[in-house]
Parts: sequence; C-alpha cells; structure tokens
Amino acid sequence: MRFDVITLFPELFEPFARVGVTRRAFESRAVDVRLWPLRDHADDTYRRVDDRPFGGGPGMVMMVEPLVKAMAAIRADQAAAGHERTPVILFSPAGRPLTQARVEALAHSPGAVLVCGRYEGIDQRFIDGHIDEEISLGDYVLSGGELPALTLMDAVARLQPGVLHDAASHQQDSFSDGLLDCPHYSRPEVLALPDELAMPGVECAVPPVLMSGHHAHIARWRREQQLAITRARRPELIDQARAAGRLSKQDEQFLKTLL
Ligand code: 4GO
Repeated sequence: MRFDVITLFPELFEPFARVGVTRRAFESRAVDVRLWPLRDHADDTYRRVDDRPFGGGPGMVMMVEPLVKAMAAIRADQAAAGHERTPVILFSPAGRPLTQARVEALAHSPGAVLVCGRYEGIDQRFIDGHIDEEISLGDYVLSGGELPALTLMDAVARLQPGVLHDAASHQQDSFSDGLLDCPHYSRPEVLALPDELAMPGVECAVPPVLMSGHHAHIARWRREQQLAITRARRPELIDQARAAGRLSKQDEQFLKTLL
C-alpha cells in the first residue's frame, strides 16, 4: 500500500522511518510513504503557500492552488505507476474520530493521500474539490496535521503482516475486540525494591493466576480484566460490544457481578 503525504514539513516524517515498527513497515515496502513538500508546488516568485483570510480574522490560510497542484502531481504519479487513485484524507478537529475499525480497513486498502494542514486551516475550496474524508484524532487542536498523519500511518503499519515481532500480538490490543486491553506482567514474579524506590500500596507479586499455567483460567482472568477496566473507564464500549454481539453469556454474568 502507499501513503502520499502533502506537508510543509517533510522532515518531521524522517525519524519515524528510522526506528521501530514504522521503520520495518517502510523498509519492507509493505507501506510505501511518499512525501510531497507543498512548497514545491508554490508560485515560483515567493514560494508562498499561505495567505490572509478573506473576511478578516487572525492567522493565515493555506492557499488552494499549491494544494491542487500537489494533488495533480500525486494523481499523475499514481497513474504512471499503475496504482489506483487512493482516497484523500484531511486531518482536522472537525473530522470524524479515528477508530481501530477505520485503521483496519485502511490497512487492507491500497492506501490514501494524507493532507496535513497548517496555520488556521486550508481554503475550503480545496476541501470541497478534493477531500474524501476528514479525520480527527480527538477533541483538541494541534498546530498541524503531521502528527495525525504519522499516528494514522503508525496504526496501519503495525497491522501489516511481518511488521510486528509477534504476529498474534495485535489480536490482544485494546480495541482489537472492541474492549480495552488487560494488564500485562513480566519478570520478576515478586518485586523487591530498596526502600528509596518503594511504591507504597502496590502489590509486589504478579497475580497468581498468571503463574498457574492453567491456560483457560488465564484467558478467563484476562477477559474479566478487560471487561472490568472497560466498564470503569469507557462504559460506552461495553454497550457497543453488546450491540455487536461480541459479549458472551459468561461475559454478561461477570458484568453483573461488577454492579
Ligand atoms: C487535526 C488537525 C487537531 C487535529 C489539527 C485532530 N488539530 N484533533 N490542526 O485530529 C488545521 C491546521 C488543522 C492545523 C490542523
């Protein structure tokens, strides 16, 4: 799959190509990231990509013409490579919230064009003419769409086959079954800290069920932890899981014991 990223700051993407899961995804070509620096499509005399808002007000607006030219370059490149025309996504607080379901759909798709806004936002005529979907990471404002673009590509990259060290590990993630993840423990089995590092009130031993070797009990404990944490922190996800038929009779029995 390919991501074509329109940005004023292509250098922000470089560190992610150098480390971790994103590096493996980009190097394996499972995820092909192409950066399109918006200034390359600015009017040659001043290389301007922003201008003052009609109607007045603070800040600057991203100009429509450089964006349209960048899109034309991407479409020409896709056609020349025999690739499909991918949908165009804009990151904006006014978008629909990003979900793991959307990430999974994108991970099985030919990719997307990601438009990273800066300043106060982009000229509405570009949105009307080229944007297929607006996505938000949450109800807060950022100075640019680059971090949302990187977030989306990271979430998609780690779902590509062969990119995670353990192929099954994302089946355990928060949201992979619509519930939040259970707690995780590793060595030592009993934590012994010197007084100056003590964590008052924290249980030093790993939950005994995890040391029992009883796989069915462990699976049940993890499921119950997921249900309890999700009920406490994100009760609406319990309702959604129920509506989607993802809660068993045993799950419902356990949820009753929480009330
Ligand atoms: C996206 C973009 C927040 C989000 C953004 C978000 N802020 N919540 N800022 O996903 C226009 C210029 C929008 C900066 C951009």
